[in-house]
Amino acid sequence: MSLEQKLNALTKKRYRKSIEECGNKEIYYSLLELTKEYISQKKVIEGSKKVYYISAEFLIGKLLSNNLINLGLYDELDELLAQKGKSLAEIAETEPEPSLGNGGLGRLAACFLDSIATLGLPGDGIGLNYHFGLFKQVFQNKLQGVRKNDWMEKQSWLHRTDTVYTVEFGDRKVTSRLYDIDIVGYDQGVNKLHLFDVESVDESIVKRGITFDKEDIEKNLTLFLYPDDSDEAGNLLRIYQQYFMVSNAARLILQEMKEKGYDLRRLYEHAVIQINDTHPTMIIPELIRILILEEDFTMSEAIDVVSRTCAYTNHTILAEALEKWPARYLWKVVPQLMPIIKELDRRAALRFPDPRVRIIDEAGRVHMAHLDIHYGFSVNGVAALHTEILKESELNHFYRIYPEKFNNKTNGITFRRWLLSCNRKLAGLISETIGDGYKRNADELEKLLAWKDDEVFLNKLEDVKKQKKQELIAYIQEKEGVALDPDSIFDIQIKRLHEYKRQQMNALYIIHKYLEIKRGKKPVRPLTFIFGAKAAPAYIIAQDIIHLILVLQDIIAADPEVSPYMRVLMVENYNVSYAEKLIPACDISEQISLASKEASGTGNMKFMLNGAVTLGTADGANVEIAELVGEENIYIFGERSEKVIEHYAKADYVSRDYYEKSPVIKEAVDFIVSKQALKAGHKKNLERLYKELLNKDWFMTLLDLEDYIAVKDRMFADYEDREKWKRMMLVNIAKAGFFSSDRTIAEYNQDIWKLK
Ligand code: 26Q
Repeated sequence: MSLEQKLNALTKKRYRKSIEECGNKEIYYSLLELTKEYISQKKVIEGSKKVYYISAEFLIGKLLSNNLINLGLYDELDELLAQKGKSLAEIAETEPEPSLGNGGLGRLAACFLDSIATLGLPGDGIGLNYHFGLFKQVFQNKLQGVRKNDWMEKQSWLHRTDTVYTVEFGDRKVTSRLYDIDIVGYDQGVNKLHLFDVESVDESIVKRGITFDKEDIEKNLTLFLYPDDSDEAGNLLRIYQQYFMVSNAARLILQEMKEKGYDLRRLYEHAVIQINDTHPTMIIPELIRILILEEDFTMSEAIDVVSRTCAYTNHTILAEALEKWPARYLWKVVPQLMPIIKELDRRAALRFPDPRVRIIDEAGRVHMAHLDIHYGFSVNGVAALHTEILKESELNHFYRIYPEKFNNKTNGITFRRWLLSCNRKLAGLISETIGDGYKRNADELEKLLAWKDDEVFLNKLEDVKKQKKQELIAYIQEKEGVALDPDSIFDIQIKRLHEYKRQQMNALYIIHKYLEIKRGKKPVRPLTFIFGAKAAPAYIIAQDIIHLILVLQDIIAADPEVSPYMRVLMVENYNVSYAEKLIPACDISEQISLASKEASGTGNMKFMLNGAVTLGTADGANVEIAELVGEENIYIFGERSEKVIEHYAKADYVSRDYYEKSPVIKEAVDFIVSKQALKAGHKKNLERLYKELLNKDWFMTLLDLEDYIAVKDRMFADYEDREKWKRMMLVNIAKAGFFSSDRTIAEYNQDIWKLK
């Protein structure tokens, strides 16, 4: 049967309608069934050693388009549906986006699963099936409001399996069930994403917004991703979730090993467990516990085998993001692990008396990262600079003990989603220019450099950008009710809201520009500033920054003197699907974190791949982007990381000094509490943010503000040199190959996993 006949048969069976008569959602469900059938015919990727990527987050995005691309069915279906007056893109749009991650770390895990399968490596993800996932963001009254994100549908990519385990906590027992999602590689076989759920989950306990009884663990365990951790009950729930995840993971891994007939005493020859940040750390004591209790291992034998199986990835150097649990919490939730953790601490302390490397500190807090480093065989950072900082400062005491464990794996992104799927126009142009080879081997993008001075090609590149801007404008008009100018420069900052990422610095630039225009200094070309960001519900200053941006959005839109020259838009509920629309339309990629604070960033890579030029600090993977494209194809500004680290060490940064010394800074900061701003916004939020910037500014916004303004203005001026700009676009695309997650995964495999 042809693809068309199959699809027709499906719509007939399901809806008694032909394809033409079906609505988009009906076609979506039919395609879901059809795609699952094709996937079921693919071989399962096998081998004598397998990686288990354990992560509290998998931000997988919508799956239909990507699965069709990886199965090689997209183009045929696209054409077939077009002939029937349907649009595959519009059909794919009706799929709800799984809400299983916060941001970078979760999206990285999803890119990795795609690349593991694409490289034909045996490797499964293991995580949790959060029913409402990360909250849905709404704006009310220029403030962030939160709603539950009800993303699950009856018919979906999830397969309910018969795998059921009992998970025991200190004070209760629950039953888990495994749900699987197939991960199909690009022209390759299939791996799995295993998501565990609790059988007794009860969605009806969620009241207004995202409030629910935090103590009703049986019912709430898999409802939300990282529920509020500002109080004890929230933190305990997080520990219940983490143990639930790793207890199930340990059962599943050991069961698979036994089914394949492997000797658990050689577990490390057949399995490698990659621990994604510290969230799954309890897998280490849990495996040790099971091997001792159920498999007759001695403590030393169990420690040895588990340590040779587990590897840890660090994603942050922010001290406040490193998990340290009061031992009291662990005694309550997982008392069975505490004797093991204490013994692991005792043994480590015996070998290394330095109190700074203790797992359990004098205050009785359990340092999860320390457990991973002592009892895992590999510790990796996620960009060159990040790994250097880990080695030289944050984890230096550990690096001195275990230099051989430390290694760098610069992050990457899957080009299937971030080019082939989200920017088919650009992918098409690249294919007709250098062939299809880059789809398998991303380094081939460098061939584009031969077209560096080719006017015809550069104009085509510009046309693609224009078209993607038009598509975004249409979407934003419908979704946000805002009209954007297609001839303006699109300057975009999309990422979680955090002070270290410095959305507030971007906002201060916008204030500066607004005041300049009011004084009659108009930009040559209109400017469009787009933001997308969710703030953790308990992170007050982050909410205030969102408020400021929404206030600016309104003030500028309502000002007829300024609005023809600049617009600000913060899109609501920024997520993976929104990113797929924003990134291809971007001219300027904002990557402006305080140097040393952004471990890597991965949005920066997605933007460059789509022909945006980076405006960034020398932080995370920006440093590697700059090395690849050369300083003439990127705009780097701000204090370097060594200086920033020095400021922290000496505690000599005083934001008020910068404010008082610079009239430009003073004017921009003062605007936050000006009559005009207070009229458009809320006094409480704006004053709090103003005071924070003046009295604390922990992430040194004012340190880099003047340089930021100067470099950003130079960038806008350079945009008018169209030849130069188009060449920069081309160089950025051509040099993006290094950031394919296929390269990252090949390195993980070569240096850490060593799968055959
Ligand atoms: C920890 C304790 C208690 C509650 C929550 C957490 C928590 C939750 C999520 C800590 C960290 C995260 C997520 C971190 C994250 O997304 N990090 C990003 O990882 C990306 C992939 O490596 C990098 O590119 C980014 O630079 C990094 O910020």
